[in-house]
Parts: sequence; C-alpha cells; structure tokens
Amino acid sequence: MFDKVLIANRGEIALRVLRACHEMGIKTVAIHSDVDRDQKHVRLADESVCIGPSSSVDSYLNIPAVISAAEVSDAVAIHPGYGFLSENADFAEHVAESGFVFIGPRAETIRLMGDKVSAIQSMQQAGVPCVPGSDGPLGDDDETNLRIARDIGYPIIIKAAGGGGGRGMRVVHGEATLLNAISLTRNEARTAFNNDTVYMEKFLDNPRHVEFQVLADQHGDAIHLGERDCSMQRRHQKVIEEAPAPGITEELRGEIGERCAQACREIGYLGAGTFEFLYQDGEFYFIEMNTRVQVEHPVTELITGVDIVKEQIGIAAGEPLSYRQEDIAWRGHAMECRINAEDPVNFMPSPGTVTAFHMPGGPGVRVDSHIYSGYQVPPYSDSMIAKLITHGETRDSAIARMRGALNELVIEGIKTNAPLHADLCRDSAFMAGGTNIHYLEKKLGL
Ligand code: MV4
Repeated sequence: MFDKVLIANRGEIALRVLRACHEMGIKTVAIHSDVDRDQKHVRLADESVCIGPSSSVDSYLNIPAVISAAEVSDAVAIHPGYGFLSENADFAEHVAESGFVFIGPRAETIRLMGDKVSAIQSMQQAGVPCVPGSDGPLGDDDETNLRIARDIGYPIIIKAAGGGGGRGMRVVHGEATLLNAISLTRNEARTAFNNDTVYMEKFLDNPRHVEFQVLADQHGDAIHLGERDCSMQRRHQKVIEEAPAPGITEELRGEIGERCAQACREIGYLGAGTFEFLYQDGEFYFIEMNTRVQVEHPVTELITGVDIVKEQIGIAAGEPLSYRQEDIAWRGHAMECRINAEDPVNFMPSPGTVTAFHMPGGPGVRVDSHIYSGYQVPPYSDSMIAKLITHGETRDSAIARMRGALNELVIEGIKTNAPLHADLCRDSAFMAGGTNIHYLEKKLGL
C-alpha cells in the first residue's frame, strides 16, 4: 500500500480522502492556497504545502505546483478529488511521467471520456444504450446534416464534443433553424473548448438524470454499485441526489449496471467512474462518463456499505476489488442535500464568516463538511459548504430523517440554501418521487 498520498483538493472532499487514507494507514500531504491555510484537512494532514495564491488557476489548477509539492513531500500517489484537475488528462499524464501514481483512470481513458463523441462511440461499441444520434462528429455538408436530423426526428440537440455538464448545447425544433444552430454551436465550441467538433442527438424533453457508479481494478474485474437519481437540479448544479432511483426495478438495475461494468472491462477502465444516463419512458440513454469520484458518492456508500474512496486508493495501489458483484446488496434509501453558502431565494453567493455551526446527528445521518465555527467562506471558491446525507429503510424514512437533520442544522453568519431543502422535503411531487430534470426550475419559476 502507498506510504503517503498527496490530496490535490480542498474542502469536504479533501477531508473525505484524508479520512480514507488515515483509515488505511497512509500518511497524507495537504496542499492549499494562501487563503486556505486554516482548512480542516490542512490541520489534520500529516504535512501541508502552500502552493500558491487564492486564485485557483495559480494554486489547485497549477500542474507544476502540485507536482512540485508531491516531490518535496515524498508522496507516492496523488488523489485529485473532484473538480480542479480531477478530469485533466494532461495532469494525469504529468503525474505518471513524474513517477507518481494518479489515483484514477489512465490519462488515455480520461482523454477518451473527455471527448463526448469518442466516449459515446466506445460505449455504443461496448453495448451501453445511447441516445439515437449522429453516431459521430457532424461534417460540413449541409444536406448530410439535414438528412441526419430528419432521420433522427425533431426536436434534436446539437452538442459540443468538448462540452459536457451542460455547456455547449443547443436544441433545434425544426429544419429552418438547424444549419444556423450547428454553426453557432461550432463557433462557441471553438472559443470555449478549443475544439469545434459537434454532434447531434434526439432531444429528450422530460428525462430524469440517473447515473451508475462503477469500480474497476487492474486485474480486469469491474463491478457496479447501482444507480443514483440526480434530477433535482438548477442550472446544471445538482441540489439533491438519492439512491436508489425511484421506480427502477432490480432487474433493470442489474441489466444496465452489468452493461456499464462490461464496458469498463472492455476499455480497461481503472478506478471509480460514473455513467451518466438520461432516463425517460422506462429507457436508459447514455450521455457522458465521469472519470472521478463524485460529490454524491455518499448516497451509494450508505446503501451498499462500500467505501468508494478506499476502493479508489486500493485499486490505484494494484489491489483487487474488495467485492465481487454478487457481494453487492442494496439496503434502504439514501438522500443527499448539498448545502451551499448562497441566498435561498435568489441564489447569490453568500461568503463570510460562519459564526456558529451545529451539525445534526442521530441514526442514519451523515454530514460531510469541512466547516466549523469561525470558518471563513471565501468568495472565489465553490459555494458548497456541507453535504447532509441521510439513510433509512425506506425512501419516506430517509426523507423524514432529512427533515429532522435540516431542522437540527444551525449555520449562522452566512446565508445558506437549507430553507430550500426544507421546502423540497415537504414538496408533494418530490415526496412522491421520480421528478424530472426540469422540476426544480419550474417550481422556482425560472
Ligand atoms: C440532453 C438532454 C436532452 N436530450 N441530451 C445537460 C447536461 C449534459 N450532461 C447533458 N444535458 C442534457 N442532455 C439529450 N439528447 C437534456 C440535458 C439536460 C440535463 C441533463 C441532465 C441534468 C440536467 C439537465 C438540464 C438541462 C438539460
């Protein structure tokens, strides 16, 4: 096992990785920017290195600075967490070339999945169901593009291969606007992603966002941990996630999950990964793959008992998976509310000092957070300050525990979106389960 791991992140995920390392007897190195020296994971790490000023471009995103920190601290491996450099293939490559282990998939796999066209092509080849579409990049011939759209049937959506997570997309409702939409999306993609490759898919008008968690080791084994429903979102920011997804049968979970695991075996995937699907009218359609640990991984951990971060580390160290597929059983229901430092009504960021913080507790309650009384929420970083995660034997009991946890939670000094969560936990459509990706924005009147 690794002697020492450098945690290339901040906030709750840095703390989550640190806890996994210490549990495994691994020493930890924290890196931090100027303004993050009082972060909880910095205090708890065995060593820490300040790698730059407050701007993340000059610190957490600065590849040479992160690698230098690994060199001076004698770390063996680097865990990237989520965001920042976690899905940067060049970073993964530099890490490996510098003689460190990147805790994640091979750089080549990150690159393959970073290009949405090649990601879809490899998944289609591996038997994962995809959205009917252009099956590759669009060319420059107008007649061909008009025919592809006609064959798919309107409405269609144009997406940038370098996009993802909601960036670089345009819906087209008919022939009249297709060619203009293609060239607009292409131009935006060239500017935003330095890649003008675009592709076309059938536009699904009322889908749910359901994603499958996988783990794959260096010995050719891969398993799935079932699915999460992340449909409760606003402007591509997830607000509540849950597992299992309401209404998905054990049979469908097994079928889609096994296809994801098989795809991992075929492409030689390594580590933890997430297959993102749109789910509509009982069918799953693959759209993207995420090659990192996700914010919402705890809901899967609570219903399966698998420690996803420990598995990531073990896999990177060359150990076999701790579980076979038949060892995985799903128990009860879990729910995660992302607590953000923002105005609950207009969603404006609310930086400042947390003057009081009281964590909820009790059976089936988990809080993943790096904040404390006196913590300063910086204006330039992500606004997520805590994740409230509850587990219950049933979906109703997980929601009831979430209501109690939100009621116990005290965060003073800054505004948070906790009132929005309290409202959602009493919302009749949410309580019924299975709301789609448009539900929250419609409810908020956007
Ligand atoms: C779609 C779609 C409908 N049809 N693709 C947005 C984020 C990116 N990951 C893919 N996205 C979408 N792709 C087809 N063919 C609707 C969305 C979409 C969405 C997807 C998941 C979660 C929230 C969303 C919000 C708006 C649009």
